[in-house]
Amino acid sequence: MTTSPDAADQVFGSSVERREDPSLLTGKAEFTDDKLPDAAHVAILRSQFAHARIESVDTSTAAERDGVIAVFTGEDIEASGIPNSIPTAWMLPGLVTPQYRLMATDKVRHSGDAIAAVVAEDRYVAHDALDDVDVSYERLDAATTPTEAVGAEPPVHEEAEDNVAFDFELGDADAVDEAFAAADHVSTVELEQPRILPTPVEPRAAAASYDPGTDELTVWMTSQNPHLHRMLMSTATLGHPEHKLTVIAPEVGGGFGKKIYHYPDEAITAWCAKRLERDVKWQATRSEDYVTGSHGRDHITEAELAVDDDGTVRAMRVETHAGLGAHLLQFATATPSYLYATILSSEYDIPAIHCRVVGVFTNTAPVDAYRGAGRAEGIYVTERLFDVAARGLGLDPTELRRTNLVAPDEFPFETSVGLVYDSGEYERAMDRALEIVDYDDLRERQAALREEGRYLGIGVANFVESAGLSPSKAAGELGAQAGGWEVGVVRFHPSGKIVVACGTADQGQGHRTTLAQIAADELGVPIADVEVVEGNTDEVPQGMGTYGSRSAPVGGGAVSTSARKVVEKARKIAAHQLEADADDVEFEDGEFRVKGAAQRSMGIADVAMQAYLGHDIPDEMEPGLEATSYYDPENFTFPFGTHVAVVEVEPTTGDVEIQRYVAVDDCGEQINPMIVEGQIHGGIAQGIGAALFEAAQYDGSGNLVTGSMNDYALPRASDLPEYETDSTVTPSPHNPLGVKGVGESATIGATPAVVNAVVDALEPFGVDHLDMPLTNETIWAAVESAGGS
Ligand code: MCN
Repeated sequence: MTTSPDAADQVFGSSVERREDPSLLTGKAEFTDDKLPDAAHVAILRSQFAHARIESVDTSTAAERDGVIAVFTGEDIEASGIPNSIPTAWMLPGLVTPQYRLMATDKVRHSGDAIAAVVAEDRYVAHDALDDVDVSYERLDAATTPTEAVGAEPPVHEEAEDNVAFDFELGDADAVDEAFAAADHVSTVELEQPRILPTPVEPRAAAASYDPGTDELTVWMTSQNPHLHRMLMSTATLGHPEHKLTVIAPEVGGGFGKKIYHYPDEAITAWCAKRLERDVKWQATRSEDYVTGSHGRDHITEAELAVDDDGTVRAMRVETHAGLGAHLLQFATATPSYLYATILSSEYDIPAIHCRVVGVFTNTAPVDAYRGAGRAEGIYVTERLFDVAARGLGLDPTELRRTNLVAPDEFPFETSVGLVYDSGEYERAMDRALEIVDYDDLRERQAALREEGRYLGIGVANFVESAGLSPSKAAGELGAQAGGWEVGVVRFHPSGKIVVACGTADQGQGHRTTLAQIAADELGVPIADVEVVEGNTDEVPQGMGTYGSRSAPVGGGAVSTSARKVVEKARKIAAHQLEADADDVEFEDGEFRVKGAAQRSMGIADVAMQAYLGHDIPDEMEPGLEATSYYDPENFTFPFGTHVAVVEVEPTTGDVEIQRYVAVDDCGEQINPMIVEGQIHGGIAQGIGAALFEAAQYDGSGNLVTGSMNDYALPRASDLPEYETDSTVTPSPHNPLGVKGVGESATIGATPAVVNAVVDALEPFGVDHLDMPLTNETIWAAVESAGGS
């Protein structure tokens, strides 16, 4: 059930309708490419090869084409004297950080590297003129997978010996060795997590306008974090003064991680606007976005679990080669290292874990965070390993899990890989999921169907997610070059209407609804009186943006903290006017009342007017009613849950039918249960996509052969089941609202649940692991090599 946005009763926790939807559904919402309709167009020439030396670039023919305004190369950019270096935002010990220039000058390292930019009056002319740019290359061998690339010659970057960017270790290797030596069993799995192509509805785009009179540069772009883009354009790529640079993310059509990063293309667009002193815009085609934008995952892993006869897990050992692509984007190093290794404990008490990750440069598009970033990869390893181990021990997979769950009275729980989980009732969520799916009955049905030659599979996956990276100091100690805080401003107008400004940046999550719910609830005002502003560096003082499921716990924490500050100031003004002590003034439902004298009261909107008149406020108090908070939580929040997939596999064709999908999620207090449910639905779809359909494929020369939506298999609505969702509520003590993030949870849970289900179905064929995506061909080949159906 949804409620009207005008409802004045408590709105936190209600399924308020999304205020974003009317303009999105009627086509009135404005996206980046709607901006600057009269701008000139930028088209960017991409490398023809994955690895080559550039011998020469001749732009003269292109420059002569009718309608072409200018053609620029990397030499022009270099000569302009800008910093010209896309940075990484997380330093690891020994990390190699080769310069990532906006356009290649000497060498191209993957087939998306930019070589030249054409600016033309018209988008089609700009693209046609790219064919006129004559580049002469000396081709080099390309390496595309993280294991093949180790030691491949010639290296992607001269600076990175053997193509290794970092060699990261976490955990106590000696303790793990001892535990393995003492354990009754060791289970092993080798697995690959292929590259995913994040596919938001809107490919990346930028529009830029420069005023030479004031030196003001305005960039509209598809961004998940406009303030970080402004800061990086100022300090690392363009060198444009930060106070004369405005970055605006208008409506953003999905991101899934891809729009966090500062890529060359948006900076090239802004550079062209400055250089030509005219408005320009760039819009990636889908294929261009696939070949240049960040990819996800790309792990090759060996993992082992040491378990005793009774199912007690003693230790875990993981070694992963993580493909980084040709260049380091901002979180490329954090995602496969800390975000991955620290989550391997999942919901379990595993006394010793050791993880080694070798981060490897390859001649491919950069790899970075994609929905679930690092946590999805880590939980996948653990949840596959638990299934493999359970089978080896002859245990039901749910029993092995149950034996090792962290119990409710163990929180805060410190894992052997350094996280301190805030709160959890893991067994409750797992039991709920098993009850909904009727697990025992399903196992009986599975046995009966096998007699008939039908193959039902039941896959269970538990997960924990670390959501809302924080606190800033701890992140800084581990190498982060950005904070974990968020800004929330709550500003009353004199009339009592409110503007909330937050440094998060929506791409579809519904922040304008949920942040308004938080403020309306704290201030006791109708939600219709609250406007939310995001995604504009001029209107929001600072911000870290939206990723890592941080907007509810961290952005929401900032907004509620500011709202509470506003209430405290308003209480003092009300007390002054009601001639009472502030301690004797209660606040409820937007009204200040003197305790024991209910008729002496004042509404918060009236207090706002008094605050701005400033005639009758306490001495020493400044007029006005607003507050700004830089909220820096003490820790991550840790949402969790259990997902169960029930599939039937047809061994002669490899068809997988998902018959049921049950998800029980716990994201603490829910601000808006309808939005939470939407997040779970979208997350499951992406998790299923990874399990059954999606994999970016490069050929041996480094061409992206899945470079369009004709070739890259995304799940369609008809491929997805009805979802049966439920939730438990375990509040987080780590923020004022008790909320935990939810944006990535379901992607993390869905992939192992579906893979576990398919592998479970194929048990009679002796299949104990299959690598994703589980296409018909993969399944059919596994069944055939086991002797057929
Ligand atoms: N929410 C809530 N109660 C909670 C937790 C969250 O009502 N206890 C609401 C929030 O207020 C917000 C939404 O659920 O409206 C998601 O909140 P949160 O978990 O904080 O995640 P973020 O808003 O920070 O979004 C980031 C997350 C990530 S990392 C990816 S990737 C992702 C995702 O969200 N990309 C998305 N969901 C997406 N949804 C859409 N439509 N498009 C994307 O690109």
